Amino acid sequence: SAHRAAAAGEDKGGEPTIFSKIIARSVPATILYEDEKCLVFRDVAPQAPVHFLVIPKRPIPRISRVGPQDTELLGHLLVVAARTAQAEGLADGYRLVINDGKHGAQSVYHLHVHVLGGRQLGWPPG
Ligand code: DGP
Repeated sequence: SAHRAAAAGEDKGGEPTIFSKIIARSVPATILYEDEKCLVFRDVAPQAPVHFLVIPKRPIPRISRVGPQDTELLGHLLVVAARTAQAEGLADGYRLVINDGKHGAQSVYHLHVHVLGGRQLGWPPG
């Protein structure tokens, strides 16, 4: 069921996620940047002093599902991530993360780039 899939953080096969509602402004978020292709907003459960997400407006479910037609969009997400990190004052560095699927601990199946910074991060991640 959809409930079981959501609880397990499984790919629900293109079903709209909470991020579609954030794009539509039917769920509130602290939005840092927006253009015709993407939206940037703060993570509701920050794992660092600065933690925001960069998402495409087109709901690609996960990074393992992208194709050559997505090349320009994916590049745009990274450029926006770097520009927003600079605007957020992350001059000492930061980390980009894309979680994919079960082993990647993905919980929302709308592609998103995490940007984390504002403290010394450890390596490797858990
Ligand atoms: P991931 O595990 O990579 O799928 O991360 C999903 C992230 O999305 C997680 O860090 C928490 C964040 N998140 C989930 N629901 C919401 C929400 O409703 N609003 C905001 N701002 N962030 C959310």
